[in-house]
Amino acid sequence: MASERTLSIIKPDATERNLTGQIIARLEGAGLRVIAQKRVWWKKKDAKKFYDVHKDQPFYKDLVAFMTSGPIVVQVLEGEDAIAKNREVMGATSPVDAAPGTIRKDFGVNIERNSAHGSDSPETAKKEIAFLFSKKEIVG
Ligand code: IDP
Ligand code: MG
Repeated sequence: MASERTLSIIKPDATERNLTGQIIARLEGAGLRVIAQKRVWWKKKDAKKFYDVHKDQPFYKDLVAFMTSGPIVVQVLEGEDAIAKNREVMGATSPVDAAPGTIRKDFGVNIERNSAHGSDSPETAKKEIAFLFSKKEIVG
C-alpha cells in the first residue's frame, strides 16, 4: 500500500476537554504524520457544506450545531494506508461499539460527540483536504 493522505478533525467535545495532544499522540504513534494543521471555529455554512453528504439524515441538524459549538483542529495526515489507519485508530462511530484502546472508545462521549473525524475513501479525502487547506498550507 502506497503512502496516502487523509483529513482528520479533532471535534469540539475534544478541544473543550483539552484532549488535542492526546489524540494527536495516538495518530502519530500509529505512524501517521501531521503534514498540515490549524485550529478553526466553523460557521454554520462550513459545517453544513462539510457534512452535506448527511443532509438527509435525522442527525444532520444536531451534527451541524455540535460542529459549530467550539473550535476544532483540522489536519492532514500522511502515511501508509492513512485513510484506513486513521479510522482504525479512531474506532467505530459510536464509543459503545468502538474497540478498546481507540480514540472514540477512550474519549468519545456518545455517537455524536465522538471526538474525531476521518475521511472514508480516497475520493472523500481529496475533497475534504481541498475544502480545508490550500496547497501552500500542506507543508510536509
Ligand atoms: P464516521 O464519522 O464514523 O464516518 P458518519 O456516519 O460519517 O460516521 O457520521 C458522521 C458523524 O455524524 C459522526 O462522526 C457523528 O459525529 C455523527 N453521527 C453519525 N451517526 C449519528 C447518529 O446516529 N446520531 C447522532 N450523530 C451521529
Ligand atoms: Mg463519515
